[in-house]
Amino acid sequence: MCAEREWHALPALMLTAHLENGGHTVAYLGADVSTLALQRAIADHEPRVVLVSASLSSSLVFVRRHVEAATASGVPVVVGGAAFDAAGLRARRIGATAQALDPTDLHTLLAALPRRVPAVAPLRTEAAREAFALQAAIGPHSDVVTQRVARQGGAGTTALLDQVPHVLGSLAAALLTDDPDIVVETRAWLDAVGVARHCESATLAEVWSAITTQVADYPRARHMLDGAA
Ligand code: B12
Repeated sequence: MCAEREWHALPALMLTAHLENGGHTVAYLGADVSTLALQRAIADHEPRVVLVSASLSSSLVFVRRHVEAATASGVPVVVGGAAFDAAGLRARRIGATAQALDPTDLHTLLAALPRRVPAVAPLRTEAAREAFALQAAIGPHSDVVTQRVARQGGAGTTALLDQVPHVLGSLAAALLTDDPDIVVETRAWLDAVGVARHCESATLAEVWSAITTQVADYPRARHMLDGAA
């Protein structure tokens, strides 16, 4: 299944087909799976393992919610997808039991997984608090950034503004995983979107400036943004 608000469903579908071909029974929950839906599925199916796919860096805070829900029931969680780094840092920081890079890795990995795991400890660092607060307020923050940039009216404004929630979600993920590379990657990604959509560089600079102003109350987020500039 996918993380909440994650629509990239193909990897999870491929994973399902691969495991079923290998003789496993899989309950495919689909895209955009809420924590409540996962809790119900765990109660219904009593799974050996929960597999979570995330393609977006902005999904990592939601993946953490799934890790909390599954491990609270003692079920191990294996994560994978483009949102994760190959070295497994992000997966470890959000408390996943294991990470797999490819469906073919899974058979060996599943055999070695513990049958039950303890509930993950709450993340209580200041950076994690900022991450959860920022994630909860992404809608209003995105609206303010959008209005501020739209007032300038530079070429390509509309093409960029629909990406702001993903940028803020990625910033929350960087805080939660203490991985500034996520901000660097997101910055490069948005700049590339701007170039591909023929936005003026002044408009791009205005988007980054509005985002930086908007996160003034999140000192660690601000620090990460400054570091990636
Ligand atoms: C198709 C696609 C979409 C489609 C998805 C349609 C659908 N129903 O699936 C649509 C148009 C909806 C979409 C939307 C968006 N997308 Co998109 N999308 C893609 C694209 C082109 C392909 C994704 C895909 O299917 N890949 C094929 C799969 C099979 O490969 P894979 O993900 O690498 O998975 C393999 C492994 O990673 C592994 N694996 C994956 N998960 C798991 C889990 C476990 C447990 C295990 C063991 C293994 C495993 O196994 C898979 C098979 O080998 C990618 C770019 C790309 N080329 O990958 C961007 C991409 C993922 N999207 C991106 C973005 C930013 C977005 C949007 C935010 C854009 C926007 N603002 O509108 C939205 C977000 C929507 C949302 N809330 O989810 C970025 C993500 C950047 C980032 N670092 O976060 C990407 C990388 C493109 C880019 N470079 O800009 N997208």
